[in-house]
Amino acid sequence: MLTCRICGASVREFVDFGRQPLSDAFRKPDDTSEEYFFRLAVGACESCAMVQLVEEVPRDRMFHADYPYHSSGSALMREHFRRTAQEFLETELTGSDPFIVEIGCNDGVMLSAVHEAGVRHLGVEPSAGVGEVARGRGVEVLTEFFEDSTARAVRDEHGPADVIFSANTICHIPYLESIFLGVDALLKPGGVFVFEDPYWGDIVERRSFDQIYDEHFYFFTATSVRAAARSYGFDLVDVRRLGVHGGEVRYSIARPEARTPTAAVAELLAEEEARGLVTRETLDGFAAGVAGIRDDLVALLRDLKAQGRSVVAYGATAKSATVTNYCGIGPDLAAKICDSTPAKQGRLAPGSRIPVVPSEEFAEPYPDHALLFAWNHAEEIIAKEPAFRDNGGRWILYVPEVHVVE
Ligand code: JHZ
Ligand code: SAH
Ligand code: ZN
Repeated sequence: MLTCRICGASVREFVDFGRQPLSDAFRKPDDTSEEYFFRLAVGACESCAMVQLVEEVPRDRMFHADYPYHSSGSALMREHFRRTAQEFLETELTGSDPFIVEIGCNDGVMLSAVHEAGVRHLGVEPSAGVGEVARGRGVEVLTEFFEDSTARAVRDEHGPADVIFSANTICHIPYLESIFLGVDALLKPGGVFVFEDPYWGDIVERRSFDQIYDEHFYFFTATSVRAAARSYGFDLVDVRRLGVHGGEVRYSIARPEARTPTAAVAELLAEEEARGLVTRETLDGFAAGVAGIRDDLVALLRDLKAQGRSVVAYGATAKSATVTNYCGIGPDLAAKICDSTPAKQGRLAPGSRIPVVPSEEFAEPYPDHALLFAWNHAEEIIAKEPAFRDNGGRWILYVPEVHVVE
């Protein structure tokens, strides 16, 4: 029996993507080592409603010195985190000598603005390469995984925090109990723990199955986050839906005696109940929708190939590992993946072994079609590549359904 990582009750598996590689393990072409695979499948807890992977990948296989994702690679995300920092500076960090800790600060996309404001901060970031980039921007970084013991060490050295923030990281951490124990040790009595991650409600609505990969262990809802927070002595005191990364929610967690939940919490809980986000019908419907997208996408790519049309992909996203490996898309169906990240260029995408090339090679020559793996940055990327369309090129998207952008 599968059991819930949060509450120990039984988990019902509802979708299986089969053997999958590590989504951010871009390989050097001369690497002959055996590639790591695991079974990527998702279930939902029948008690606390937490949606979770059924198999866990050891954390240091995913997050290490060579971790290639750099958060500052998108103008949209730079702006999003600049605003986030600004908001904290104006609301939570106004007392005397305030202190903010970020779990998973990556290249300092958020904390660099806090540093520039001269406010005390610390990023806890286990991936040394991206952490070094953050240090280059003046950000204080501790190269460790955040957990209970790290949190206590931070408190001993720096004192308690007014804010603990985390974006696109808490859903990557299976051991949430240790995280909450750490938050309890590090957070001031009236402080707030704020995190934002992909929202299960948006994944269901957009059928964005490619949000499911090794690093994304949990798929949160307000219902499941509140249950988890309460079981660790905290409460969910605010929620805000965000448009980034295909739809996320920012959750604010605090001690029950310190803050009163906003109306937004009750509203989102009620909406989730009405939508039935983890009912059998919804989950099985999601799995069926995903299989349909796979069939349609493979049919389209095979058809284009038969017609002699050229297809390349754009955006060597972590998400794309699920798409290529689940659909069986290799270099025969998408010749290369164009990407602006130096750490991914010149490498082969995990599993599929599709070569990743610099974005400049998109034009050498422009293909007939481009499969947009970074669909969450569609606006930014399509605006950046006007000549592709002017040359008759067409973008292909696959959520919520396979379609060619006319
Ligand atoms: P993007 C990663 O997911 C992994 P990914 C992680 N698990 C997570 O949760 C999110 O980030 C936060 C490139 N690009 O943001 C850069 C261009 O080439 O969708 C990136 O490689 N040109 C931590 O990898 C990729 O696309 C551009 O103009 O799915 C985008 O990756 C832009 C804007 C991006 O995250
Ligand atoms: N906050 C950034 C980075 C997201 S990438 C953004 O939203 O764009 C996820 C980051 O979390 C990676 O840099 C990874 O190294 C880090 N990470 C993974 N597990 C962690 C843990 N237990 N504690 C702290 N950081 C962690
Ligand atoms: Zn549970």
